Amino acid sequence: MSHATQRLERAFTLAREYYAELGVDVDAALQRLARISISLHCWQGDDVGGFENTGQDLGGGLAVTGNYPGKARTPDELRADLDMALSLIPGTHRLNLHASYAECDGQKVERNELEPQHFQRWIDWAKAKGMGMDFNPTFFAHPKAADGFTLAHPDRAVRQFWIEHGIACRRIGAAIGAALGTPCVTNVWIPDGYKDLPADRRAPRERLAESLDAIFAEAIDPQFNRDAVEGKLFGIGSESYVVGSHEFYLGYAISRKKLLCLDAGHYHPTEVLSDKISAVLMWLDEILLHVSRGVRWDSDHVVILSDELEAIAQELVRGNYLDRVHIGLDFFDASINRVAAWVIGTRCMIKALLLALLEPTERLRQLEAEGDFTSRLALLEECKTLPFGAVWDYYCLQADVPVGAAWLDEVKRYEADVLLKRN
Ligand code: RNT
Ligand code: ZN
Repeated sequence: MSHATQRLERAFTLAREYYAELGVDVDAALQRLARISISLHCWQGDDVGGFENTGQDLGGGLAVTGNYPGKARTPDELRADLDMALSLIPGTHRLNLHASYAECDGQKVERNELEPQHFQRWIDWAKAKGMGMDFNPTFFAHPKAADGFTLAHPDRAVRQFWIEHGIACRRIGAAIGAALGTPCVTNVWIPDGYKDLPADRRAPRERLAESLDAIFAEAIDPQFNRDAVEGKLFGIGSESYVVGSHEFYLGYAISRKKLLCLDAGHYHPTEVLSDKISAVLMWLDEILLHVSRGVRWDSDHVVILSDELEAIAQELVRGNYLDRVHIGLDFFDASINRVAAWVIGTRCMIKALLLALLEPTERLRQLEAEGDFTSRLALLEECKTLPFGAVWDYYCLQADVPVGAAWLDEVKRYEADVLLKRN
């Protein structure tokens, strides 16, 4: 055993004693953590580009900024980048794929004609790694989305095209779930909305509900595919009105028994996702999270170990919701190394979960029940300086991934050897 490893184990042993004194079972926390999968979003690897080459802007209010070199240009490059990222992240995770990442072997396949075979290489890749997958219809970056409306479009033919895309994607989701032996969560997000004041807020919402009902009409076994719907406050170009708002989808998900997707960047800046989890799970069986980080707006910055990320993880653990919440990531930063972005964001999500699992929740609850809010606050603050780092390092060591900042050396080497040669 190397000197560094010995030091790490000593630090861990000591840390475990500190936590035990507070009644926290560190080994149980690590075992629980190892069973949590995070769904890594494919779109961080190529700035939400996809492989269709429609020549169309992203549109849909999605904005990726930055021109860091080395972005993946092909599915094989994207998979290689994901392989690199996954080798630096402890645990077994999932891939969250958008329909625009289909592989059609040079043939033009319209989005309403996509089939499971167009995702076979992704499925094989995931299967070989023992990973599950999640899926998303792509309702943007397409000529038929160019006027900012899709499922709520006033033109029936345009709506029909997108309904068919949604239907095709649920079938693809089911095929993915069946192939991988774990349900695929297929998430619907559409950009529909108006830049300026609408004269009619009602009709587009009625059209959206009708389109969604048409997409979900076919019964699919939840063992294979589960449907989620994602609302939003505003987008660039839809500042005044978004058809699929939070209230719209909350009601839709409850009435239709769908999963609700909560994206951390999709609310007013002082509103937090962490507070919504226990509220919506009163009425819904399961939800999907898009863990993101808005800076002043829905900017999709790389997730860091922020107070809000910690709060989200605390809610999942304290509320015993881990089995009812699918954790996905949603950010895209093109101004830094894209592989590093995945690694930073995912490792932070896992760190936040570990912190939450190491919390002396029982003791905190007891203090709260006794009305001793002074001690509750004091203990919460003292927890912040417990030797968490030693436990996290040990978890990485055990999972055979780099400890501390050592992962960065590997990303830098990959950048020099692979990414910079792409230009
Ligand atoms: C957009 C939504 C949506 C997208 C992805 C690419 O505001 O957050 O989830 O980010 O589908
Ligand atoms: Zn999202």
